[in-house]
Amino acid sequence: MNKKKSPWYIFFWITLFIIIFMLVNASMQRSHELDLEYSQFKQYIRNGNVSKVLVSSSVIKGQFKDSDGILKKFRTVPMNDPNLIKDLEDNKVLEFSAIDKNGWVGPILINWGPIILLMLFWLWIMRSMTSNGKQMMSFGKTKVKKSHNDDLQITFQDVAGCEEAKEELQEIVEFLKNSSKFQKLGGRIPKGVLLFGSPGTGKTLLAKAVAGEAGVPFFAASGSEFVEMFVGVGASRVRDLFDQGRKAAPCLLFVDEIDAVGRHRFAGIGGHDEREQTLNQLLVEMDGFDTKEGVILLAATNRPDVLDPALLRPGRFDRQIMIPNPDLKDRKEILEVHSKKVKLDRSIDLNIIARSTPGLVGADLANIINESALLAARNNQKTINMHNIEESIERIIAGPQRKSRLISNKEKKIIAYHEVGHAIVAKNLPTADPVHKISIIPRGPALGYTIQLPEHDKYLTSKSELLDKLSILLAGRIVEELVFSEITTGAQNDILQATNIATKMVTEFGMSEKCGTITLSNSLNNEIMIQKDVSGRSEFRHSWKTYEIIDEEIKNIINITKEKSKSIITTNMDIIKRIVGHLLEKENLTGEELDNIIAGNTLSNLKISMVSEARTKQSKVNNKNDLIIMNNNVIG
Ligand code: NHX
Ligand code: ZN
Repeated sequence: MNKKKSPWYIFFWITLFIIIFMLVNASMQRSHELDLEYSQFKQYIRNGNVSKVLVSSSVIKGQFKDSDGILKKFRTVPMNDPNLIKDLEDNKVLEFSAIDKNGWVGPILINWGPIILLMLFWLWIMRSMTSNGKQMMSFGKTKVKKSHNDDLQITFQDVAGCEEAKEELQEIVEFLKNSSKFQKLGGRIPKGVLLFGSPGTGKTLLAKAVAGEAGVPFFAASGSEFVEMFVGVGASRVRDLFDQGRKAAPCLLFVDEIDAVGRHRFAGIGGHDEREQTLNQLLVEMDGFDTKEGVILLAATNRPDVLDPALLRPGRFDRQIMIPNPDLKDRKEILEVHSKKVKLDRSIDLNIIARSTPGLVGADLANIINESALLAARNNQKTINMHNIEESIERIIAGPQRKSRLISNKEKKIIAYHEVGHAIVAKNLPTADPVHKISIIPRGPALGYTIQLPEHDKYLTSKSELLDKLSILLAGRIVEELVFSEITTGAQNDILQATNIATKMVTEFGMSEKCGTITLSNSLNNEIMIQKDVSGRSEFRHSWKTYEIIDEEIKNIINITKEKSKSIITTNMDIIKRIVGHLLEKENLTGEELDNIIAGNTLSNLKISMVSEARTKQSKVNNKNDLIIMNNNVIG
């Protein structure tokens, strides 16, 4: 709404200004004028004090000399006085006139001004309301963006990774390309396809590519645009989207972030009238249109679990395609696509970058390449080198570096010991991912951090891997305790992560013998499509006894892993001190540098390998079946 540009707005203010000016002017004048009785006025005339008179129908104004001889202005109310003119002439008032200088505008303005002003104001409000209304309506039309030609040129070849999703979508492409072939056979093409996956995995790009492959128009809207206005506007926008789709058939409609509209209707108290209306309109439209028309609705969300079940029923979004996070191969392909736009140094191996970025999605990788280019430009480099890439990766996974933070030597020492604790325990546990880097330069929320990188993509995590991870997480706190005989608040994030893992092991992974192979809570509910009961609840209810056992088991797991961590740390205290010395000096240590420092001490080196071997044997015996999904490489 650009109120400022509306001519009515300007007109209103100008009118108001003029009227105020006139009122002020009039009252100012009035205050200079002396109000005289008519008889007084006549008296002054007879005395020859009046020098100037102006007669109008409503007022007589003029100038007179008062008893002190000072010239003053006066005003008085005219009377029906036939002698006035004669008196004026007789007493030699040289300047007098009877012209009505006030004219007709003055009185009209004074009498009718407020009413006119009110009407203008009212008109203005009406005008602005209706013009907003019009804009709102036209928003509904303009917000649905028809694709540019550039977008239409996007094909599946521009989308790296997610091969399975592409395969599934190929069918939709075929249908859009020649719908008659499918109609002859009588097969039912899905009306709606729901793409779901983490943010940044490329759902929108994939949707564009479907349209591009099929060579049909592409209409995109975002779910959040449907709920931002007054009641009814969202619904009308939905109608508009489908109308446009029908006119342009065959075509592809795309609704991004559909969870904004399609949230479970019973979730929350009181509900949300507008959203519900919009959702109902969406359902009505989906039921109403026939795939024979050649219109297919694609929607994307990263929260499929919150969607209203009505949306997922047959005949609506009856096909759901998961867009997974990219694996190693996908990541390399994605990096290849993005690095075409920039100048990479020859030394750069995209495989290494792909391996250093587990768990990151396409948008993150694009971001890494872009940030690297910016860093390289800032250093006046001609090409992007591996250094730039490393820094960008760390920035994405751990946050920006905070070199300006001043930290006392005492605290630096604590930080260094804490991080080396994580690293040394990781080095001594067989299932741990290799340590990639230790740093005591603050980054993001952390004062120091240890990065471990997996060698391969992993989809399952074993129980021993989890236990080892717990030992590594708890190591920072333990070293603080052993070296300084004092603990700090710094380990809060480590403890939180450890508690989360241990809790899941007991309540979700069935890894506690006392609790048994039983699901006691289900945080996975939030990630996959499971419909909730009417109240939106999917909670487990336990007896107090069960809660007690759960807590006991969580604590038990923590204590066991803590003890293991402690024993590794005490046996390696000499090495730890040596590494801390190097770390305090260099502030960063790579995995390689760490290995060299450790290898320098042959005695402890032997100790390490012995511990590792023992652990390997043990883990082979113990845990083969306890496999679960986990991925987290930065210990902040
Ligand atoms: C504070 N920060 O808030 C200070 C400024 C123990 C040497 N009082 O465990 O930096 O104490 O191994 C994600 C990641 C809070 C979220 C890390 C939220 C850290 C990090 C607290 C190192 N490295 N702790 C660590 C640390 C701190 C914190 C986080 C987070 C320290 C420790 C933060
Ligand atoms: Zn830590």
